[in-house]
Amino acid sequence: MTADLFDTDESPGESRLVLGTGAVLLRGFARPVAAALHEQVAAIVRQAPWRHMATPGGRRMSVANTNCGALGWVSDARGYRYVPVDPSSGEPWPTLPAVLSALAGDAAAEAGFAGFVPDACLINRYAPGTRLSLHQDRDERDLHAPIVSVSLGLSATFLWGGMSRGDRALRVPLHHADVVVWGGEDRLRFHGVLPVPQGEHAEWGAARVNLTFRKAG
Ligand code: MD3
Ligand code: FE
Repeated sequence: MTADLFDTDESPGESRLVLGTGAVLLRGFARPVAAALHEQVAAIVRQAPWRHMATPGGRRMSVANTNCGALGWVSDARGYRYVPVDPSSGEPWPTLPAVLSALAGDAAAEAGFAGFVPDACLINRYAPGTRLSLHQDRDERDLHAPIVSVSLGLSATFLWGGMSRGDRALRVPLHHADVVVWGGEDRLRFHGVLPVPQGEHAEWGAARVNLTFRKAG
């Protein structure tokens, strides 16, 4: 793995990096819609504010989150699941804005998953110092559908592991506007995020925000 393959930080262009048979990193893919994403996330957060959910074990998640779309991912003492109503407000989650669903569909198609229609968008916010420990995503009904992830704001190092928790993880830097599509054989890999370094992003401030689009129902 050469550093320059990953070093498109200062280049406004896009590039594509194949991480596995079902996983593709599309560097800068969200750049054309980055300002619209910022506006839409702000509107979603006005309706469904950031919160720190409880883990099933009773701890407060350090990552703050919210959702939009027909289904939203929640965690509480009863476990992890997708629900149509925001438990904080009793209202349905904000609708998935067209600019977000189009971005997810376009990225999936670019990675070979034509016809991806997400029904859930989990929005994670990492303050500097916040990490996400290694886990698998298996709360979705159809594990054949891909997941599309959009990184915004501060850069972070993504951990891309294997099929077992103890497998060595590859470290992949993710920057503002990078999009990753995970499907096929790579869908159930363990993954996580190293503590986000201190910093200040021009649009997003001292935060990394990640959108994950899924077919959850
Ligand atoms: C690889 N979020 O919300 S997105 C999560 O940056 C989550 O907020 C991280 O892991 C974040 O569950 C990583 C990238 C991602 C999402 C799902 C995957 C990578 C994945 C599923 C399988 C393999
Ligand atoms: Fe995950």
